[in-house]
Amino acid sequence: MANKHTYRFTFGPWNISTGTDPFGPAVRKEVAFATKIKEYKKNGFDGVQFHDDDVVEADLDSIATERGARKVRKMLDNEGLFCEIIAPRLWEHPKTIDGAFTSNNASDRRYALERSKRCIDIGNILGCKNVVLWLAREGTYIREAKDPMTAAGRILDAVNALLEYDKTIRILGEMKPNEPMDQAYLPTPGHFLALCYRTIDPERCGVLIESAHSILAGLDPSDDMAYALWHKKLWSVHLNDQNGLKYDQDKTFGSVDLRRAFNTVWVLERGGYDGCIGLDVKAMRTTKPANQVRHLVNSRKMFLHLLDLVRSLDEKKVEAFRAERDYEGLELYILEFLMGKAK
Ligand code: XLS
Ligand code: MG
Repeated sequence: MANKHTYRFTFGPWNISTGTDPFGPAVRKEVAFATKIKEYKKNGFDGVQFHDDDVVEADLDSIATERGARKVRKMLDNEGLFCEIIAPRLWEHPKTIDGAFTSNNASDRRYALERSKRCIDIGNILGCKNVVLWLAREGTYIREAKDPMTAAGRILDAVNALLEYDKTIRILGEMKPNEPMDQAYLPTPGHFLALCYRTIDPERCGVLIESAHSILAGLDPSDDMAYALWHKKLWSVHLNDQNGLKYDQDKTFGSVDLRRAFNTVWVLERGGYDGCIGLDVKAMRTTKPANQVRHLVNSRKMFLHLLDLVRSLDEKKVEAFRAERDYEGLELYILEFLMGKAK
């Protein structure tokens, strides 16, 4: 029986951006979250992804933090939205200059841990149990800056401390091989999956996989996702696209490589992925304000088009080509299928 799973779609407010890049200032006005939140339901999105300081400013005291989080919770409830993930932003604060959990400075490591615990508190107010750790600055500009074994141990200690702090949350590692660091620790989902099994509670540790991050590591996103699904630890995704090994482009899903995107959707479907379809996409700097959510709408549309294709694929034909070891035939079948020309 064909899979009839209904996917829920989410994105973070940072996906509606001002268009700044390292070589030029904003080209679109900053949009307040109260305005951004109106773009969700009307464009077919069900949930919101947050950094801690998308909800409330970092480093507020606990009373102000709780007040701010409850205000956002009310906004979500009023819009009929839910919070899918929450991530401590451990890469902008002065106390995370040399990394967060792996900083060479003990007081900075303490700051990172306290901020992550506060992020969990914010998540609880928003009704969110998925804590995403994008280990942005856990890495080095020069290899000799840190000891990689100590670094891995410090990441494990931090994950364990968070699992201990709140026994109801689960941790999702979002891995990326570089940027902003020259070389990141735990650069791929496979690395974090290995760490999951060394934590105090492996059942509560998994991954969020981003298309572009797998591509930047020279890997295929659908293989990374399949491996995490095989571990039953793929709990969220950031679908987007990437045109080669360069800065993280967060391009519209399917916009560079349609076959790669097709294989991504096919593996999520085959693998029984029941998480949300999260997007992490940027509008082009040339995009006018009136079109500044189109990349989100297009990415969701591309997912649904590819889902229709996946659900109409003749898998018996695929199996027959495999049984014959006729991969030339299979490749043409897939290509013609993608072009709507398969017989
Ligand atoms: C950056 C990451 C980031 C996280 C959320 O490359 O993908 O967007 O997903 O902070
Ligand atoms: Mg991302």
